[in-house]
Amino acid sequence: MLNRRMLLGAGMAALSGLRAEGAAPGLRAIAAARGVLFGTAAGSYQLRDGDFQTALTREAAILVPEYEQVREAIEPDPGRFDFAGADLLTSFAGRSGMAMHGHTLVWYAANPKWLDEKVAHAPDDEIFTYYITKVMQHYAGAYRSWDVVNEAIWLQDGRADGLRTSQWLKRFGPGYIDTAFHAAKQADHKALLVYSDWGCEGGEAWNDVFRAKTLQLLEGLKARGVPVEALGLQGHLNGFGPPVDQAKLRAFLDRVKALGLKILVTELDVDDTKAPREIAARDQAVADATARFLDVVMDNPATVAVLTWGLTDRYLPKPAWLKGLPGYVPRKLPLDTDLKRKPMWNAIARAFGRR
Ligand code: 9MR
Repeated sequence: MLNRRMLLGAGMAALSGLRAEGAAPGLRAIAAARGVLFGTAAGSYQLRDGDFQTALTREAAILVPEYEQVREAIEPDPGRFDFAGADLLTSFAGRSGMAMHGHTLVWYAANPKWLDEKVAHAPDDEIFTYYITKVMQHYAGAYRSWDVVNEAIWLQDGRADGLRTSQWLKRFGPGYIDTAFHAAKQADHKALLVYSDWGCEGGEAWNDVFRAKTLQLLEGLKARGVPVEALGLQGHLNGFGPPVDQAKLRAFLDRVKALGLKILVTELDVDDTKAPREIAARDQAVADATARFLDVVMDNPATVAVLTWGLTDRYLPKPAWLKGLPGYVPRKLPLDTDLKRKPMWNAIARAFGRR
Protein backbone atom coordinates (compact mmCIF):
# COMPACT_ATOMS: atom_id res chain seq x y z
CA MET A 1 0.00 0.00 0.00
CA LEU A 2 1.27 3.43 -0.90
CA ASN A 3 1.87 5.77 1.98
CA ARG A 4 2.89 9.41 1.99
CA ARG A 5 6.54 8.60 2.47
CA MET A 6 6.52 6.20 -0.48
CA LEU A 7 4.84 8.79 -2.68
CA LEU A 8 7.41 11.34 -1.64
CA GLY A 9 10.10 8.79 -2.39
CA ALA A 10 8.60 8.11 -5.81
CA GLY A 11 8.52 11.84 -6.47
CA MET A 12 12.16 12.14 -5.54
CA ALA A 13 13.05 9.20 -7.76
CA ALA A 14 11.24 10.81 -10.68
CA LEU A 15 13.06 14.05 -10.02
CA SER A 16 16.42 12.35 -9.82
CA GLY A 17 15.45 10.55 -13.02
CA LEU A 18 15.08 13.95 -14.61
CA ARG A 19 18.49 14.84 -13.32
CA ALA A 20 19.96 11.46 -14.23
CA GLU A 21 21.86 12.77 -17.23
CA GLY A 22 23.49 15.43 -15.10
CA ALA A 23 24.44 12.92 -12.44
CA ALA A 24 25.45 10.01 -14.68
CA PRO A 25 29.15 9.85 -15.42
CA GLY A 26 30.25 11.87 -18.41
CA LEU A 27 32.73 10.86 -21.07
CA ARG A 28 35.36 12.55 -18.92
CA ALA A 29 34.97 9.90 -16.18
CA ILE A 30 34.25 7.02 -18.55
CA ALA A 31 37.46 7.68 -20.51
CA ALA A 32 39.50 8.37 -17.37
CA ALA A 33 38.54 4.97 -15.96
CA ARG A 34 40.26 3.48 -19.02
CA GLY A 35 43.31 5.72 -18.78
CA VAL A 36 42.29 7.91 -21.73
CA LEU A 37 41.43 11.60 -22.00
CA PHE A 38 38.18 12.63 -23.64
CA GLY A 39 37.88 16.24 -24.67
CA THR A 40 36.60 18.70 -27.20
CA ALA A 41 37.21 21.89 -29.15
CA ALA A 42 35.42 25.03 -28.03
CA GLY A 43 35.28 28.75 -28.66
CA SER A 44 35.59 31.13 -25.70
CA TYR A 45 32.18 32.71 -26.47
CA GLN A 46 30.55 29.37 -25.65
CA LEU A 47 31.72 29.72 -22.03
CA ARG A 48 29.15 32.50 -21.55
CA ASP A 49 26.48 29.78 -21.80
CA GLY A 50 26.09 28.36 -18.28
CA ASP A 51 24.36 25.15 -19.38
CA PHE A 52 27.12 24.54 -21.86
CA GLN A 53 29.73 25.09 -19.13
CA THR A 54 28.03 22.47 -16.99
CA ALA A 55 27.93 19.96 -19.85
CA LEU A 56 31.52 20.71 -20.79
CA THR A 57 32.78 20.20 -17.26
CA ARG A 58 30.90 16.91 -17.02
CA GLU A 59 32.06 15.53 -20.36
CA ALA A 60 35.55 16.88 -21.05
CA ALA A 61 38.95 16.32 -19.47
CA ILE A 62 40.86 18.19 -22.17
CA LEU A 63 40.01 21.29 -24.17
CA VAL A 64 41.37 22.66 -27.45
CA PRO A 65 40.72 26.16 -28.82
CA GLU A 66 38.74 25.58 -32.01
CA TYR A 67 39.90 28.73 -33.82
CA GLU A 68 41.40 31.13 -31.27
CA GLN A 69 44.90 29.67 -31.36
CA VAL A 70 45.60 29.69 -35.08
CA ARG A 71 48.21 32.23 -36.12
CA GLU A 72 45.74 34.70 -37.63
CA ALA A 73 44.10 34.94 -34.20
CA ILE A 74 47.31 34.99 -32.12
CA GLU A 75 49.56 37.24 -34.23
CA PRO A 76 47.25 39.52 -36.25
CA ASP A 77 50.12 41.96 -36.96
CA PRO A 78 53.81 41.08 -37.06
CA GLY A 79 55.09 40.82 -33.50
CA ARG A 80 51.72 41.81 -31.95
CA PHE A 81 50.32 38.89 -29.98
CA ASP A 82 46.71 38.52 -28.90
CA PHE A 83 46.21 35.61 -26.55
CA ALA A 84 42.82 36.79 -25.24
CA GLY A 85 40.49 34.11 -26.61
CA ALA A 86 42.78 31.16 -26.00
CA ASP A 87 43.61 32.54 -22.53
CA LEU A 88 39.91 32.49 -21.58
CA LEU A 89 39.67 28.82 -22.54
CA THR A 90 42.94 28.01 -20.80
CA SER A 91 41.96 29.62 -17.51
CA PHE A 92 38.52 27.98 -17.63
CA ALA A 93 40.26 24.62 -18.12
CA GLY A 94 42.59 25.36 -15.22
CA ARG A 95 39.65 26.20 -12.91
CA SER A 96 37.80 23.05 -14.03
CA GLY A 97 40.70 20.64 -13.66
CA MET A 98 40.95 20.10 -17.42
CA ALA A 99 44.08 19.70 -19.50
CA MET A 100 44.68 21.75 -22.67
CA HIS A 101 45.65 20.72 -26.20
CA GLY A 102 47.14 23.43 -28.44
CA HIS A 103 46.02 24.00 -32.05
CA THR A 104 48.10 24.77 -34.09
CA LEU A 105 51.64 26.14 -34.54
CA VAL A 106 52.72 25.57 -38.16
CA TRP A 107 49.91 25.25 -40.67
CA TYR A 108 49.50 26.36 -44.27
CA ALA A 109 46.07 27.84 -43.48
CA ALA A 110 44.45 30.27 -41.01
CA ASN A 111 47.47 32.56 -41.09
CA PRO A 112 47.38 36.37 -40.99
CA LYS A 113 47.45 38.06 -44.39
CA TRP A 114 50.91 39.56 -43.86
CA LEU A 115 52.59 36.20 -43.24
CA ASP A 116 53.00 34.53 -46.64
CA GLU A 117 54.93 37.42 -48.16
CA LYS A 118 57.25 37.51 -45.14
CA VAL A 119 57.78 33.74 -45.31
CA ALA A 120 58.69 33.92 -48.99
CA HIS A 121 61.44 36.47 -48.24
CA ALA A 122 62.46 35.28 -44.79
CA PRO A 123 66.23 35.24 -44.29
CA ASP A 124 65.93 32.22 -41.98
CA ASP A 125 63.49 29.95 -40.18
CA GLU A 126 62.99 32.36 -37.29
CA ILE A 127 59.75 33.39 -39.02
CA PHE A 128 58.17 30.28 -37.55
CA THR A 129 60.53 29.36 -34.69
CA TYR A 130 59.98 32.68 -32.84
CA TYR A 131 56.24 32.06 -33.11
CA ILE A 132 56.48 28.51 -31.75
CA THR A 133 58.66 29.69 -28.88
CA LYS A 134 56.50 32.67 -27.97
CA VAL A 135 53.20 30.78 -28.00
CA MET A 136 54.37 27.60 -26.31
CA GLN A 137 56.20 29.48 -23.59
CA HIS A 138 53.11 31.62 -22.95
CA TYR A 139 51.17 28.42 -22.21
CA ALA A 140 53.96 26.22 -20.81
CA GLY A 141 52.83 24.20 -17.83
CA ALA A 142 49.16 24.47 -18.77
CA TYR A 143 49.29 22.45 -22.01
CA ARG A 144 49.35 18.67 -22.16
CA SER A 145 49.95 18.46 -25.91
CA TRP A 146 50.31 20.55 -29.07
CA ASP A 147 49.55 20.17 -32.75
CA VAL A 148 52.99 21.37 -33.83
CA VAL A 149 52.66 20.83 -37.58
CA ASN A 150 49.22 20.48 -39.12
CA GLU A 151 48.22 18.98 -42.48
CA ALA A 152 51.67 18.87 -44.12
CA ILE A 153 50.60 16.23 -46.67
CA TRP A 154 48.62 16.97 -49.83
CA LEU A 155 48.82 14.35 -52.52
CA GLN A 156 47.42 16.60 -55.24
CA ASP A 157 50.66 18.59 -55.22
CA GLY A 158 52.26 15.57 -56.87
CA ARG A 159 55.51 15.37 -54.88
CA ALA A 160 57.10 11.95 -54.36
CA ASP A 161 57.17 12.53 -50.59
CA GLY A 162 53.50 13.53 -50.58
CA LEU A 163 54.24 16.84 -48.88
CA ARG A 164 52.13 19.90 -49.50
CA THR A 165 53.93 22.69 -51.35
CA SER A 166 52.92 25.15 -48.66
CA GLN A 167 54.52 28.52 -48.06
CA TRP A 168 56.73 26.73 -45.49
CA LEU A 169 57.89 24.01 -47.86
CA LYS A 170 58.50 26.44 -50.71
CA ARG A 171 60.82 28.61 -48.65
CA PHE A 172 62.48 26.04 -46.34
CA GLY A 173 62.04 22.65 -47.98
CA PRO A 174 60.80 19.57 -46.09
CA GLY A 175 63.20 20.32 -43.22
CA TYR A 176 60.76 22.93 -41.87
CA ILE A 177 58.93 20.07 -40.18
CA ASP A 178 62.08 18.93 -38.36
CA THR A 179 62.88 22.49 -37.31
CA ALA A 180 59.36 23.08 -36.01
CA PHE A 181 59.44 20.00 -33.75
CA HIS A 182 62.91 20.86 -32.44
CA ALA A 183 61.80 24.41 -31.64
CA ALA A 184 58.67 23.07 -29.92
CA LYS A 185 60.73 20.69 -27.80
CA GLN A 186 62.96 23.54 -26.71
CA ALA A 187 60.04 25.80 -25.90
CA ASP A 188 58.19 23.28 -23.70
CA HIS A 189 59.90 19.96 -23.16
CA LYS A 190 56.98 18.56 -21.16
CA ALA A 191 54.22 18.89 -23.77
CA LEU A 192 53.43 15.95 -26.05
CA LEU A 193 54.32 17.00 -29.60
CA VAL A 194 51.77 15.96 -32.23
CA TYR A 195 51.71 15.79 -36.02
CA SER A 196 48.04 16.04 -37.05
CA ASP A 197 46.42 15.27 -40.41
CA TRP A 198 43.11 14.15 -41.82
CA GLY A 199 43.60 11.62 -44.64
CA CYS A 200 44.43 8.48 -42.67
CA GLU A 201 40.97 7.33 -41.69
CA GLY A 202 39.30 6.54 -44.98
CA GLY A 203 39.09 3.41 -47.07
CA GLU A 204 39.61 4.87 -50.55
CA ALA A 205 42.61 4.18 -52.77
CA TRP A 206 43.95 7.70 -52.16
CA ASN A 207 43.78 7.03 -48.42
CA ASP A 208 46.18 4.10 -48.95
CA VAL A 209 48.65 6.52 -50.50
CA PHE A 210 47.98 9.08 -47.77
CA ARG A 211 48.72 6.52 -45.06
CA ALA A 212 51.91 5.42 -46.84
CA LYS A 213 53.14 9.03 -47.14
CA THR A 214 52.26 9.70 -43.50
CA LEU A 215 54.27 6.67 -42.38
CA GLN A 216 57.13 7.75 -44.63
CA LEU A 217 57.09 11.19 -43.04
CA LEU A 218 56.92 9.86 -39.47
CA GLU A 219 59.60 7.23 -40.09
CA GLY A 220 61.91 9.89 -41.51
CA LEU A 221 61.34 12.20 -38.55
CA LYS A 222 62.01 9.40 -36.07
CA ALA A 223 65.11 8.21 -37.96
CA ARG A 224 66.55 11.74 -37.80
CA GLY A 225 65.85 12.05 -34.08
CA VAL A 226 63.16 14.69 -34.53
CA PRO A 227 61.00 14.91 -31.38
CA VAL A 228 57.62 14.06 -32.90
CA GLU A 229 55.81 12.10 -30.22
CA ALA A 230 52.29 11.44 -31.46
CA LEU A 231 50.11 11.21 -34.52
CA GLY A 232 46.86 13.14 -34.46
CA LEU A 233 44.09 11.55 -36.50
CA GLN A 234 41.69 14.38 -37.12
CA GLY A 235 38.72 12.08 -37.61
CA HIS A 236 36.55 14.28 -39.81
CA LEU A 237 34.35 11.39 -40.81
CA ASN A 238 31.59 11.27 -43.35
CA GLY A 239 28.64 9.27 -42.15
CA PHE A 240 27.36 8.83 -45.68
CA GLY A 241 30.49 8.73 -47.78
CA PRO A 242 32.91 5.85 -48.21
CA PRO A 243 33.24 4.18 -44.80
CA VAL A 244 36.37 3.80 -42.70
CA ASP A 245 38.29 0.66 -43.66
CA GLN A 246 38.79 -0.94 -40.26
CA ALA A 247 41.40 -3.49 -41.35
CA LYS A 248 43.55 -0.87 -43.07
CA LEU A 249 43.20 1.61 -40.22
CA ARG A 250 44.12 -1.09 -37.70
CA ALA A 251 47.25 -2.10 -39.64
CA PHE A 252 48.25 1.55 -40.07
CA LEU A 253 47.88 2.33 -36.37
CA ASP A 254 49.92 -0.76 -35.48
CA ARG A 255 52.75 0.67 -37.54
CA VAL A 256 52.39 4.09 -35.93
CA LYS A 257 52.62 2.46 -32.52
CA ALA A 258 55.65 0.42 -33.62
CA LEU A 259 57.41 3.73 -34.31
CA GLY A 260 57.04 4.52 -30.61
CA LEU A 261 54.39 7.17 -31.23
CA LYS A 262 51.25 7.86 -29.23
CA ILE A 263 47.94 8.31 -31.04
CA LEU A 264 45.30 10.99 -30.49
CA VAL A 265 42.02 11.67 -32.21
CA THR A 266 42.21 15.43 -32.53
CA GLU A 267 39.07 16.65 -34.37
CA LEU A 268 36.33 14.01 -34.47
CA ASP A 269 33.03 14.95 -36.10
CA VAL A 270 30.73 13.34 -38.65
CA ASP A 271 29.57 15.13 -41.77
CA ASP A 272 25.86 14.38 -42.02
CA THR A 273 24.88 16.64 -44.90
CA LYS A 274 24.11 13.66 -47.13
CA ALA A 275 22.11 11.95 -44.39
CA PRO A 276 18.43 11.21 -44.43
CA ARG A 277 16.45 14.12 -43.00
CA GLU A 278 14.79 11.81 -40.50
CA ILE A 279 16.49 12.45 -37.13
CA ALA A 280 16.68 8.88 -35.75
CA ALA A 281 18.20 7.49 -38.94
CA ARG A 282 20.61 10.41 -39.14
CA ASP A 283 21.74 10.00 -35.53
CA GLN A 284 22.19 6.27 -36.00
CA ALA A 285 24.35 6.74 -39.08
CA VAL A 286 26.52 9.33 -37.30
CA ALA A 287 26.91 6.92 -34.36
CA ASP A 288 27.74 4.00 -36.65
CA ALA A 289 30.47 5.98 -38.42
CA THR A 290 31.87 7.01 -35.05
CA ALA A 291 31.92 3.42 -33.76
CA ARG A 292 33.47 2.07 -36.93
CA PHE A 293 36.37 4.50 -36.51
CA LEU A 294 36.77 4.76 -32.74
CA ASP A 295 36.51 1.04 -31.99
CA VAL A 296 39.68 0.46 -34.01
CA VAL A 297 41.44 3.51 -32.57
CA MET A 298 40.64 2.46 -29.01
CA ASP A 299 41.86 -1.09 -29.59
CA ASN A 300 45.35 0.35 -30.05
CA PRO A 301 47.06 0.75 -26.68
CA ALA A 302 49.02 3.76 -27.99
CA THR A 303 45.81 5.85 -28.07
CA VAL A 304 45.87 8.40 -25.25
CA ALA A 305 43.14 10.93 -26.06
CA VAL A 306 40.00 11.49 -28.12
CA LEU A 307 38.83 15.04 -28.86
CA THR A 308 35.69 15.93 -30.78
CA TRP A 309 35.54 19.07 -32.93
CA GLY A 310 32.90 20.63 -30.71
CA LEU A 311 30.78 19.01 -28.00
CA THR A 312 27.28 19.98 -29.04
CA ASP A 313 25.29 20.69 -32.20
CA ARG A 314 24.13 23.91 -30.46
CA TYR A 315 26.90 26.04 -31.95
CA LEU A 316 27.37 24.43 -35.32
CA PRO A 317 27.44 27.06 -38.02
CA LYS A 318 24.52 27.02 -40.40
CA PRO A 319 26.27 28.24 -43.52
CA ALA A 320 24.40 29.81 -46.40
CA TRP A 321 24.82 26.78 -48.65
CA LEU A 322 22.75 24.72 -46.23
CA LYS A 323 19.75 26.66 -47.46
CA GLY A 324 19.91 24.28 -50.40
CA LEU A 325 19.11 21.46 -47.96
CA PRO A 326 15.67 22.36 -46.61
CA GLY A 327 14.97 20.91 -43.19
CA TYR A 328 18.57 20.01 -42.53
CA VAL A 329 20.09 20.81 -39.16
CA PRO A 330 23.60 19.55 -38.54
CA ARG A 331 23.79 16.72 -35.96
CA LYS A 332 27.46 15.83 -36.17
CA LEU A 333 28.56 16.00 -32.50
CA PRO A 334 27.93 13.98 -29.29
CA LEU A 335 25.29 16.28 -27.70
CA ASP A 336 22.28 17.78 -29.45
CA THR A 337 21.26 21.45 -29.40
CA ASP A 338 19.56 20.86 -26.01
CA LEU A 339 22.82 19.33 -24.72
CA LYS A 340 21.18 15.91 -24.59
CA ARG A 341 23.29 12.86 -25.31
CA LYS A 342 22.85 11.36 -28.77
CA PRO A 343 23.67 7.91 -30.15
CA MET A 344 27.10 9.32 -31.08
CA TRP A 345 27.74 9.90 -27.37
CA ASN A 346 26.90 6.24 -26.70
CA ALA A 347 29.20 5.10 -29.50
CA ILE A 348 32.08 7.04 -27.92
CA ALA A 349 31.33 5.71 -24.44
CA ARG A 350 31.18 2.16 -25.78
CA ALA A 351 34.48 2.57 -27.63
CA PHE A 352 36.16 3.58 -24.35
CA GLY A 353 34.66 0.42 -22.84
CA ARG A 354 36.80 -1.68 -25.16
CA ARG A 355 39.87 -0.88 -23.05
O1 9MR B 1 36.34 24.43 -37.57
C1 9MR B 1 37.44 25.28 -37.74
C2 9MR B 1 37.00 26.68 -37.90
O2 9MR B 1 36.30 27.11 -36.74
C3 9MR B 1 38.16 27.55 -38.19
O3 9MR B 1 37.74 28.86 -38.42
C4 9MR B 1 38.95 27.06 -39.39
C5 9MR B 1 40.18 27.90 -39.61
O4 9MR B 1 40.91 28.04 -38.45
O5 9MR B 1 39.30 25.73 -39.25
C6 9MR B 1 38.31 24.80 -38.88
O6 9MR B 1 38.89 23.66 -38.35
C7 9MR B 1 39.89 22.99 -39.08
C8 9MR B 1 41.04 22.73 -38.17
O7 9MR B 1 41.52 23.95 -37.65
C9 9MR B 1 42.13 21.95 -38.84
N1 9MR B 1 41.61 20.75 -39.45
C10 9MR B 1 40.47 20.91 -40.31
C11 9MR B 1 39.36 21.68 -39.63
C12 9MR B 1 38.18 21.89 -40.58
O8 9MR B 1 37.19 21.00 -40.36
